[in-house]
Amino acid sequence: MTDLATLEAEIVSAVQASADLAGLDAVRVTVLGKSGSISALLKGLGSMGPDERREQGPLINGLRDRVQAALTERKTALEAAALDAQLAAERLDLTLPAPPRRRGSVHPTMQVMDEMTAIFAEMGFAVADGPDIEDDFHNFTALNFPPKHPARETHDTFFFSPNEAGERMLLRTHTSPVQIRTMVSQTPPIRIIAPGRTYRKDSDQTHTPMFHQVEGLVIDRNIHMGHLKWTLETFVGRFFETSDVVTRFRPHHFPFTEPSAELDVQCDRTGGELKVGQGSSWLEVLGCGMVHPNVIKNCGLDPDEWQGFAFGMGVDRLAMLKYGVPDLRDMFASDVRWLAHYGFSPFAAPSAAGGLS
Ligand code: 2U9
Repeated sequence: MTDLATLEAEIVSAVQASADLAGLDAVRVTVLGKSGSISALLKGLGSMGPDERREQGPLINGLRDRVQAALTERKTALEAAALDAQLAAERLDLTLPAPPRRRGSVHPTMQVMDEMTAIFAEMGFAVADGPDIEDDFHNFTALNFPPKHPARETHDTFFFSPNEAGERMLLRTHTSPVQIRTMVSQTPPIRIIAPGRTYRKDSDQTHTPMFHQVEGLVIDRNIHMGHLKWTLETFVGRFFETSDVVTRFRPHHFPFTEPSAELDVQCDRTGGELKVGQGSSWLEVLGCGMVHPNVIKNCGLDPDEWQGFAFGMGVDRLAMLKYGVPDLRDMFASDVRWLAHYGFSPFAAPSAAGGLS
């Protein structure tokens, strides 16, 4: 009896002294495990006579129940303490201000590309795209470039090594192959713009080997210069966000359009700032023209039935002019301080309804 009381006191103090769940389990095994002290007492009941068992049985079972209860109570307390410790370690003070972080911004080229897309989308143009790596047919031949045209020279175009058949793939020098692919695969009427990267072997103060273009194409019946003029004048007015833009169409030459022109807008450049819609200077904005009948034929269409107009503009240059970026090299330097200054909020994407810049 006295032994059982002593044993219980020892076990309960070991239980209460257990500092963690592993220690408590070790105590449980020494007491209630297969060869535990209480398990041994319980086993001993089998070899007792009936009178002794009747007396010892309730005492030993009572001891086991109280020890079990002490183990459960301690386990609950240790688990609660462990959870409290974990929660304390993982505590976040949500009232603290967020650490300062550099925010991403939209590059002026991409901003202007989105602005152009929003304006033409509102006029009913769809966006088309195509591969950066092109073949000779889509980049030159279909566009009515004569076999000896200087643009086909290796000092103007990035060519890949020839394949087994002797054909050289190239990096597209304009996005015009996208329009060729659209004319070949779709039935007119066609009204698309093709924004994207283009490549030319040009590298100086005003040229980079990779630059961005937005080109456009309309093919339908009875299309004439009047459609071209209205579309492009409407575009420049919206792009420069002024209702009184004055334009001038200067005759030009491109192999793929006839007649061809360059479109200038009147501007004021005094004080180093560009103001469109006033002044005595002219700013070249884009090239354009009526699609050459040969190009229409090369795409499998009858030029007596289908006519169209096309245009093309350099996005990087227009972004610099519109947003006052002084140096072309900075446009491609990936300097985060420059981007923080000249970049645009990604949450203010240009749209016809929401405004451009
Ligand atoms: C097809 C038919 C005609 C696209 C055109 C221009 C005029 C043009 C330049 C502007 C500045 C390129 O980035 S730049 O150097 N582009 O002046 N582009 S018409 O004419 C096409 C295209 C596709 C089937």
